[in-house]
Amino acid sequence: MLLIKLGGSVISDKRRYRRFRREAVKRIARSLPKKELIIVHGGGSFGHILAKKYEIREGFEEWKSMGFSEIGRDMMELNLKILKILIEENIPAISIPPHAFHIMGEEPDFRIFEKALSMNFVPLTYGDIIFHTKMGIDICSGDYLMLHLARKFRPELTIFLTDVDGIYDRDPSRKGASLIPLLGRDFEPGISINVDDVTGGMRYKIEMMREIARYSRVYVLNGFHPERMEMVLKGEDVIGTVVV
Ligand code: IP8
Repeated sequence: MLLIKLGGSVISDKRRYRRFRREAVKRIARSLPKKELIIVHGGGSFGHILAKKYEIREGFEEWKSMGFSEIGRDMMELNLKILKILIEENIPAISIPPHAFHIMGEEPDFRIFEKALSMNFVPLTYGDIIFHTKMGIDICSGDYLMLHLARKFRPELTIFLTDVDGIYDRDPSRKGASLIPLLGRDFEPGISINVDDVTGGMRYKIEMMREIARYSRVYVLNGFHPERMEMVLKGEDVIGTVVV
């Protein structure tokens, strides 16, 4: 099985509210293998901009209700755009919104995923607004779902598609940043990257990836070069980061 995350920075322009990157998603969809697959996507500018504005991660307060609903709507719209593209590419994807199957603070129940996979459907889920046992509301990141899905389904390969070539030793937009081909246990990111992400940016992602690496081979690749994903699937050497 392949578990894949389409990062928010690949599928949207993160600086512009709800700006979708249709061509990039199309190219990725065309490169997906015809094998057992679970797809997760991030929020990008459909999720993070309003999640920050409405301080969703700080828990429920009355004034946040409309913001919470709006983010839920925006994420469903983003998800539908991706779902449509997958179906155009003949991928039998089934959308599974986290807010409708999971409450944060409880163990995720993946029975719908199991059922879908048993009939060769491709579960498609995403970082989402979510109810929380204690906080009332929260944001469930796609990376959190990736970890729990990896634990449950033990994919042989897990791929994170981002807008750069892999993981860098510092913010990749900084001078002198270099790509880390093999990210070992001792790596400590120097500077916090993607500080605008309400779900914790690079540091949190690396934590999740390391944990996933206990169950699966983990690659971080550039989503604007989906041919690299095909190369990994063929076992070829590729520009990117392998997380161990
Ligand atoms: O981009 C966050 O998911 P992520 C989703 O995978 C929202 O961290 C709604 C901000």
